[in-house]
Amino acid sequence: MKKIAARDYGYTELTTGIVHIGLGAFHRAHQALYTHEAIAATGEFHWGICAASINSNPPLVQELQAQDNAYTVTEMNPDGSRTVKFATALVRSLAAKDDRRPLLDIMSAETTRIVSLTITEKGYCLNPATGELMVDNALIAHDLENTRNPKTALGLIVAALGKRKAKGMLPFTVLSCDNVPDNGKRARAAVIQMAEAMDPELAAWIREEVAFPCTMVDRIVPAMTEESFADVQSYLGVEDKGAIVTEAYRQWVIEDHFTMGRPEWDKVDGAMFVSDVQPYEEMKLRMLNGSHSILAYLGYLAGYETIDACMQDEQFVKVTRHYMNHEAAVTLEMPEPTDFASYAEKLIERFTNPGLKHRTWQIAMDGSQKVPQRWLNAARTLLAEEKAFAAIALGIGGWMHYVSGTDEQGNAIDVRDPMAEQLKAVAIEHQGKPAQLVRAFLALNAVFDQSLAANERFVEAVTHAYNTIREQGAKQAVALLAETI
Ligand code: CS2
Repeated sequence: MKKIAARDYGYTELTTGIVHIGLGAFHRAHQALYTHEAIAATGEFHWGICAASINSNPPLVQELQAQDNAYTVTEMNPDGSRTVKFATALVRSLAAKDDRRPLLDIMSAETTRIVSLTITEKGYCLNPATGELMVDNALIAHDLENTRNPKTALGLIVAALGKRKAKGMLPFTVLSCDNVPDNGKRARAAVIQMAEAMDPELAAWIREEVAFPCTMVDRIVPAMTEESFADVQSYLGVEDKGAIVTEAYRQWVIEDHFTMGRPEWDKVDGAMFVSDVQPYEEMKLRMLNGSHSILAYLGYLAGYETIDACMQDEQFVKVTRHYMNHEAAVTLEMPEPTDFASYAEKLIERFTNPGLKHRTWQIAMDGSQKVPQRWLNAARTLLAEEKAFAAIALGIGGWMHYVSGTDEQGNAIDVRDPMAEQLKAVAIEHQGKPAQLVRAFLALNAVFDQSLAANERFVEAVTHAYNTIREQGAKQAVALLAETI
């Protein structure tokens, strides 16, 4: 079988202008493809990407290297047709888990103008409820001791900026591309807090000189499976170990604040530069990601393996639509008139895409980091306005069942979450006592703040939702809610 290779089709003169941390499928399907197309539109060959994996040394890195870091992106249209794109913006891929030096070197190089991040919510090492840097986090503690050999993305950024400052170079721009509200501001806060603990002068320089634009990123990119690799291979007739299957839809809203320039990403469909990303980010987080999390926990418990399978259940669709229109959209403030109802319908269409096998288990991961920003701000607003929030409550009840670690058939759930052990311990301690269990979960400060935990209406709604799932099962709990809305 022929292997895919960039030298056959790709750019030959590309140099690295962007260093990316977090070489996952999302980066390759989103920013790297945007960059590839922006280079094609402008001929600016200095915007190639060096992408690194820092937490593991996945076989993917070697596999990508073996195919000149080129890969295909298969975009599945809702009507079942597909478009295949060839992406060659990656100049280099790095497995940097055990040796940070090559990564630090390239981050400190004169030619590097942007360091972008997809390190997931937990990569910012911030307390999800308060936004404070978790200094007691083992990785952060390590980095504060080992400033030249940091483990976290934050430590790497501080170290590379320190080198640049020492050499009198301009700082790169730090571009967060994670699903975190105010992602640029949070990245900034985390980096500055780290730097302050190491070198206050450097912290002051970062505060003055470094740009941390916020972004809203959107594209549904399911993790690849054996089936999806096999499907791509039979369609293309070429082996591609870096292949991605995603939806056709994509969006990227970026604050236009860069110290050393940036590619003209807005030459490509779906990308735009704005002065304030925050409202777009909130809309996407609450409407899309909030729905995703409801579907993930309730869908998983109901036995639905993927999001499109959930969407075959009319009651799930009804509750999702209700959540978007009556519990998420009503809490949003947009700078311009926004048609939330059509945005919601578009999301239902995207979730229904049969070409995307997006596992509920994948989205259920890291719930302790996702729940606060996806549901709780909306819940606070709805509580203050004395409005109902039954879908959010059902989502939280579903999350509590899910992280307890046993499904409705009594099988163990593989819960992936930085707080997994703590969550399981809560469940075991209060097993068989639902009211106490719900209160114990709500007392977890890193997820729910004190005012929510002390709000009796909130406690009552979540307890009711938890008990309905316990007594009737998740599928029926969704159906019962669908009857009332
Ligand atoms: C998902 C997101 O895994 C998850 O938590 O909700 O990855 C989602 O698919 C993207 O944000 C879509 O843009």
